[in-house]
Amino acid sequence: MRKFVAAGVFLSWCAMTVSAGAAIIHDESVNGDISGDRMHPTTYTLAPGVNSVIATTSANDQEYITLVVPTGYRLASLVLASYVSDNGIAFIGMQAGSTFTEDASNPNVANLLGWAHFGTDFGNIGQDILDDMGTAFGVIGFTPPLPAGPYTYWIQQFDFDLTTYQFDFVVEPVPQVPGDMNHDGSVTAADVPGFVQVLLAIDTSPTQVAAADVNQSGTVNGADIAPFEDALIP
Ligand SMILES: [Ca+2]
Ligand SMILES: [Ca+2]
Ligand SMILES: [Ca+2]
Repeated sequence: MRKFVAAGVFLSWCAMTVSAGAAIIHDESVNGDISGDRMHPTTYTLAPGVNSVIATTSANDQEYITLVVPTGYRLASLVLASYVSDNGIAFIGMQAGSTFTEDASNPNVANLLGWAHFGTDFGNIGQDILDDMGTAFGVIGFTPPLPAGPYTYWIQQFDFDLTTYQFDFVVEPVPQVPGDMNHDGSVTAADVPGFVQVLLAIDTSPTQVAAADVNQSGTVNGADIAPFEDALIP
């Protein structure tokens, strides 16, 4: 029986490592404690697919981690994959940027982009909590998905009970909008220089040529200018 379980674990491990897009980016039992210094968080750039963070927190063990959503991608969801603790409630807060400005002893919620409670008491194990964070009480707020850029998370169990959790950060490509040269999901003035670069054949990378081919003709030429201007959000 044990052999079968081991084989199953091994196979699922193979499946996870073979399929690009599922990786544990930080496991405290392997990579050490996540930074407790909000001005110098542990930092990673997220990869397309599932990025897992596994850590243990308790009172006096704040976790500050900066996760960068790369250009051309967006954070689609944040799933609480597991939660083990004698205390059923832990906290996650988040700000845009690469530091966390709020002190744990006296945080101003109005400066947070979002926050959520998570754990067995909230019944959100296995669930996406990103949308809950964006509508939490008192926050700046947001609607998922989150666009490219750095985001810093403060994760903590306020009680002394050791709390081990796994969060899965799920990153997906921003769908290509014709004319969206900087891949942020919309066509604005910021896309004009990139469009001109392709039009003048200075930029010939296939991704950018595809983005600039606004009339979907297969090539980029003068015929794309009028539809690009139509697509521009003033
Ligand atoms: Ca920790
Ligand atoms: Ca754009
Ligand atoms: Ca074209």
